[in-house]
Amino acid sequence: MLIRRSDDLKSSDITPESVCLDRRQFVGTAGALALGSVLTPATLQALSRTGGQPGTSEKLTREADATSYNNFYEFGTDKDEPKDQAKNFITKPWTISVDGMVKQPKTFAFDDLIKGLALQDRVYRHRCVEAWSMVIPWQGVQVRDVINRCDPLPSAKFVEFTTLLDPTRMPGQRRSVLPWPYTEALRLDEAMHPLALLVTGMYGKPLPNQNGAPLKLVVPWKYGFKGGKSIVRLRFTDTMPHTTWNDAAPSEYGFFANVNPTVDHPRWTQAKERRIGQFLKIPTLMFNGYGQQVASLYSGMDLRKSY
Ligand SMILES: Nc1nc2c(c(=O)[nH]1)N[C@H]1C(S)=C(S)[C@@H](COP(=O)(O)O)O[C@H]1N2
Ligand SMILES: [Mo]
Repeated sequence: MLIRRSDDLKSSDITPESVCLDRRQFVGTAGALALGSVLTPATLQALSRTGGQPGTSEKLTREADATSYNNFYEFGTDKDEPKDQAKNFITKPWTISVDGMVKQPKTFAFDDLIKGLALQDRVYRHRCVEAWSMVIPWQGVQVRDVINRCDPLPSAKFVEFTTLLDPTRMPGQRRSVLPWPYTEALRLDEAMHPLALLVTGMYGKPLPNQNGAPLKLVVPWKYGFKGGKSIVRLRFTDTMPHTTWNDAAPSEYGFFANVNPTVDHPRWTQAKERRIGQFLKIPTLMFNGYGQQVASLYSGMDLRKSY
């Protein structure tokens, strides 16, 4: 076992120690691979296997699919456009500003924001609201570690993530297909959950531009649109922030956006999904299969109303 599948992790399991151990094990093999050889699908599949645990038969999505079938409207609205339109997007230098309800507003250089934080290797299911899905090996840091570095005030209840606004570098922003910049937000307790990541890489490589380089939010129990890409700002607040898709079409995209097979999108069912690379549709799982870890965040809420 090299990468523990996140769906085998209970939140109580995720101690800094076990995380470091996973990392060392990963570096042992994948680190050697990074020194000149290529990560083959078979190797990546082996990296994702934990042996005998439920759910581990799910195959990783081919890297070529995960990096060429993208939603990133800043670089085109067709799935195959971002990989071409983002090809020359420059992400160095990159800064992330932190403001709102924090002890002290700050601007971090990208490296400083994540420096010293435990790097995580996690294989997550990724479920788009459009009823397709993938299984992706991510590398990144826990959102909670970044939040702790930001020193939010105790009164902060939400954190908002903003994508870069720069129509000279993001051609899609020259058209008003969405209100720019793209923003997303989480309740602070959701953001502090150990499954929530800010990713910097996938498939053992730096995050490709089309997947949201250099920093993308990944919240595996929610629909993919919650995972804002190319993030430049974290803002802490005590009122629920507006979010891009919720503003664009509130009846189709809720603030919570928890994967829920019992709440249909107004134009299609969410009970099933097409796993990219597979022929037959498969059932969608409540909380995308992460209910054991995250359901308690929503106890007492009507998830049909708070979709
Ligand atoms: N800035 C920005 N972030 C975004 C999007 C976008 O268009 N712009 N699309 C979202 C949607 S709908 C999905 S499914 C995921 C896709 O991420 P992927 O290309 O890595 O699969 O990114 C999300 N984050
Ligand atoms: Mo999506």
